[in-house]
This record gives sequence, C-alpha cells and structure tokens, in this order.
Amino acid sequence: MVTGTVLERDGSTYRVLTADGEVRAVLRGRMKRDNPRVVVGDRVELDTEVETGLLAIAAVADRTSLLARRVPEGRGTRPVAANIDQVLVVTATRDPDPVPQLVDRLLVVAEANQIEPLVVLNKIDLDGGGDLRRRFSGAGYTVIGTSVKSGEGIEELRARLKGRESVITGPSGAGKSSLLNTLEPGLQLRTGEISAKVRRGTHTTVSAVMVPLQIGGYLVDTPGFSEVGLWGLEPRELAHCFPEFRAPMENCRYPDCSHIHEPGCAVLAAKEAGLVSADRWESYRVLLTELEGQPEDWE
Ligand SMILES: Nc1nc2c(ncn2[C@@H]2O[C@H](COP(=O)(O)OP(=O)(O)O)[C@@H](O)[C@H]2O)c(=O)[nH]1
Ligand SMILES: [Mg+2]
Ligand SMILES: [Zn+2]
Repeated sequence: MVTGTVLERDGSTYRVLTADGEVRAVLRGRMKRDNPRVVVGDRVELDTEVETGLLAIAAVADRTSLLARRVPEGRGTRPVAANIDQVLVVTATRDPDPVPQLVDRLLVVAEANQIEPLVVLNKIDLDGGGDLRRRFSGAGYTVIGTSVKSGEGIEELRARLKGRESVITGPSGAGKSSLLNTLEPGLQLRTGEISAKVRRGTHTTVSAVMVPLQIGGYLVDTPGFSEVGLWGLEPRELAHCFPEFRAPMENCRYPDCSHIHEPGCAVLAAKEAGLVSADRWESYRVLLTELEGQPEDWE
C-alpha cells in the first residue's frame, strides 16, 4: 500500500506526491460515491486497480482541518483544501497603506475554518509597524515582522513554514510574491503558473493546488482565499472568530448577546477598559452587519 498527498485535481485524475515521487491516480469506484470528496491536501492510500492497472485512491485519512467554501442559500459547504495548518495573512506596513479591517476579515475566514492564522507584517524596512503589531498581538495573534529588503524576519518565517501546510493570503502589493521568492527561489514561479491555470477554469469552481517546499511542508495556492468568504457564517458564530472576545463574552449578561448594544455586555466593558481594541470591535460590528444582511449604517 502506497500513501501520498493530493497536490491537485486535474479532471478525473489526481496528482499525488508519494515518497517515490509524483504519480497520477484515479478514484477507486467506491470512493466516487463516498463523502467527503477528495481534495488537495488529503492524505490518501493508493492501490493498483486490477481491472485497469491504474493507480487508484482507495482511502482518505481523517483530516485535521478542512478549508471549505460555503455555498449560499443553505446548500452546505464545498471542501477546498484539507489538512491546512496555518493561514499567513500578509500585509505591508506601508506602501500600500495597510487596511487593518481587511486583515481582520481574512483572520475571520481562517478562524471560521478553525485554521490557525499568522499575521505577517512585511516591509518593516519602510515602517516598523508598531501599531499594527500591537493591534494584532493584542488580539492574541502571532505576528512576524519581515522585510524582503533587509532580510529581517525571513528566517523566522521560513521556520514557521517548514514542515507545515500553509496558505498565504493578503492584499495585492503586500509583498507575497517577493516573500516567496526570497524564501525559496522558483517557488513564486511555480505558484504563479498555478494561479494563471486556475484562473482559466470556470469561476464556479474554487480549486486549490499544493506546492511542496524544499524545506519540507507545502504551500497551498487557493484562487483568492478571501473569496472563500464569510458566506453562511452564522452571525452568532462571528464573536468566536475574534479571539480576544472569547474570554469576556463568557460573562455577558445575555447568552445571545450580540456585543453591540446590550446592557451587561462584557465585551463592550472590555472595550471601554481598553482590553479589546475599539478598532477591532468596529471590524466586528461591520462584519456582523454584513452577515445579518442589513444595509450598512453610515451614521
Ligand atoms: N521596501 C520593501 N519593498 C518590498 C518588500 N517586499 C516587497 N516589496 C515591493 O513591493 C512591491 C509589491 O510586491 P509583490 O511581491 O509583487 O506583492 P504581492 O502583490 O503581495 O505579491 C514590489 O515592488 C516589491 O519589490 C519589502 O520588504 N520592503
Ligand atoms: Mg503577487
Ligand atoms: Zn456581549
């Protein structure tokens, strides 16, 4: 029995990385009817089909995590990638100006999928990013400052990627491609080719591709992690996606507290006391409004 990791789905075949290199495999007949579907990142067992002589995926190992795109109108979720250990949310400290609310949104997507996020503040040669660092570490996140120019933080980032399965995301211009190039020459090219290929597909399919790292581990390229979106996240689940809310919200007077206006709200009290950042809470309020499908209140 051969085991491997699914790197990509290509029509009815899968590219699978085994200890002896890359192979192509089809789904064993029984697997086709089975749920959950096989996705990128799945650890699988391969068998040779007697009838066809083809390698076939015979079994899928239990997943440690599953990044899922939520299908609107309550039609459930569609798996995108399995066994992702972490999501690297990259933002520049300057040039382009950081948009912390956008980072918050990406962090919520990671949290909603129960995947550990890591905040990467890039271009610290231009701006140390002290405020951003305080904002995100204060919320409980691990923050790494990096500079492709000075090399600061690159070793720390490499150590974080090693042996793990990571998704990298963040706004355009943050320096994601530059970071990948610095971490592993040729990697950016490989993920770039993949992105172009994915974009040519129909936009109804959110597929993903995994790229093995020379240092061990994988980088998962999902066409727009942000497009995984907040669809289907229940409004009441949102507060759990803000780690700094979790302890105070235990003490809210009402169990169904929205943490927006209720008397006896411990999250609002923590905000007043400066324990929860007012800016993070504002992101929560905006995202909650969005999830509740109400028009934004501009007052
Ligand atoms: N000063 C400085 N510039 C950087 C750094 N990282 C990337 N850049 C520049 O920022 C621009 C955008 O980088 P790019 O990697 O294309 O961003 P991406 O859109 O996130 O992939 C490029 O001109 C890079 O040279 C950095 O750490 N410091
Ligand atoms: Mg890029
Ligand atoms: Zn509350």
